[in-house]
Amino acid sequence: MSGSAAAWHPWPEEYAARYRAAGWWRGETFGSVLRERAAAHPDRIALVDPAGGADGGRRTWTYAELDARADRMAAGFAARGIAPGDKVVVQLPNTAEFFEVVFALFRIGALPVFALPAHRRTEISYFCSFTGAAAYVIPSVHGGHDYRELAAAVRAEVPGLREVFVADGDPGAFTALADVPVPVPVGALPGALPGALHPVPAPEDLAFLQLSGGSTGVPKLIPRTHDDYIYSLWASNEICGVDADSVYLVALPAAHNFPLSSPGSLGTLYAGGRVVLAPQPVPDVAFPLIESEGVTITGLVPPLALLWTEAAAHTDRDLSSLEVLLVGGAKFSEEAARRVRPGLGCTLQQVFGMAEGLVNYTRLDDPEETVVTTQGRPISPDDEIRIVDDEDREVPPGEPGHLLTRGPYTIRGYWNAPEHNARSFTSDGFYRTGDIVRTTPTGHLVVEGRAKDQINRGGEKIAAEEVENHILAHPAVHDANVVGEPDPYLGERTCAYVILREGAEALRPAAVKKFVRERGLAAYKVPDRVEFVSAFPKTGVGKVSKRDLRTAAAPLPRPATPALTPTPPPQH
Ligand code: OOB
Repeated sequence: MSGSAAAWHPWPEEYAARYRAAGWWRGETFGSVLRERAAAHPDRIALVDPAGGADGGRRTWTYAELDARADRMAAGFAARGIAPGDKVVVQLPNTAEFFEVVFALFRIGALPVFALPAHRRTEISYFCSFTGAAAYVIPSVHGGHDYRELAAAVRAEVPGLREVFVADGDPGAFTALADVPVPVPVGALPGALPGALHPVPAPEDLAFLQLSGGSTGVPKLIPRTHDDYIYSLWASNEICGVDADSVYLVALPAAHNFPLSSPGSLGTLYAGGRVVLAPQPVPDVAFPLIESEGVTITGLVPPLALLWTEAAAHTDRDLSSLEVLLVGGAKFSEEAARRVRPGLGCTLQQVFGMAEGLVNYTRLDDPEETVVTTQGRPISPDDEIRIVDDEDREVPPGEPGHLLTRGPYTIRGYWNAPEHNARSFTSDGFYRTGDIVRTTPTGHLVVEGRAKDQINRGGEKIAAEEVENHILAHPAVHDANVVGEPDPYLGERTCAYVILREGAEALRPAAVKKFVRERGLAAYKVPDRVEFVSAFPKTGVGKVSKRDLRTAAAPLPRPATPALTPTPPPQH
């Protein structure tokens, strides 16, 4: 049941054997871990959903409840024909149902495909068609957006999508998630039902498909196994001090790799701790939750970390339970990093991670200078790091270069993408991260820049080519280039440089943005700025020089909208 060999690249047996022998891969699955935790401490609270109750109030699920719910949901999914290996696109906000659904899918060996609430028709249709998804799980309305309309549009484009499940409210034309669960004896799944509904997923099987930020026309999918992902969880727990007494606040969108696994919600559940779900990452929502739930640890992207640090000076909420703030997803400036401890009264850990695998953390006992000036060092002694020049030759120690990596939780290939894989991985299995880094004498990494054609908009990744393709679809557009330019709040925002067709009627920037949005693209990918030009700067060999375009950037009069938040930013 390891999935089609052609679709993904398992670790070569020699490496798998090494990672097992080293004790990194423990032979566990998500289904078995939850079962064990529920047996060990059934009455401990696993999840707090502050607005998930029937009356809109606080709802909690114990480990036993989450386990039993996952069983019933798994049996219900199976009864509706969702089989091991099937893909299910999950686009849920930070609610308890997210965990009920994904653990149910883990248990039957179906693979969640983790979409973000901000994704729209173009992205979701692509995920559904590319993976041949059997089902799609949505909220009814969230952040002012009606996901049932989105699902109807997706279904019209992807007829193979058999089922749409709506997690709350009126399901409209679709199936209410609440109608899916079927009663099963407690502890019956996986595999032990009379006549075994389905085989038990194996630790080396794929657990889910995560999304890559990407630098290509369409996003790539990242196949992660139970073994490799669970290793990144427990090892992150050790590094970040997460244990059964920890209370982790999911402030960023739950499906993103950072709040999911660094150490995130899944790490916390692995440790037997408590996960609190913030419907929004803003201080007005998060601070009262920190106070009332006794939150000890959370993770934020740099713009939110800045916002929290500033807001902490004016709050009358008691934030003293907060011990650790993880900041990552984009470069956290040294100046901002220095303000965290005095502002929020907690320890900062920088995280430089990627959904493809490798995660680096500054350590809790690192000197303050290391914490504020580096992006951490790898989780594992078996994480292999190479820093190379453009010709793949190792650079001298301390010099910046391209970061390549291989290890026990870094994928060996994207899912079903042979051409990309040839470019993104070396022949000996190193992943080309697209990041430019240098190492310090202590083995910490400092992120110096990026070689990939991607904009990092406050942690939200935008592939320039994807947006360019959408702009190029406009009949008045002759050519387009999308680049990142500095933004004081987001770090980077997007600017589209557009050449109009000869004789085409003049366009306003707003019309280009509207056109992109109406093509069904997530709002964070709509360019922050559109500039019309008559030609692009060229390099010596006549290629468009994105570097020169970037330096041509004009200052933005107002800070742009934060990106990696559960609600899409307002329409421009
Ligand atoms: C996290 O994962 P992704 O897959 O959304 O993005 C990965 C990319 C990295 O290759 C790098 O370009 C950038 O995001 N990045 C950082 C960074 N953390 C991520 N660049 C500079 N400094 C940092 N601290 O973003 C992610 C996954 C797990 C944990 C944390 C972040």
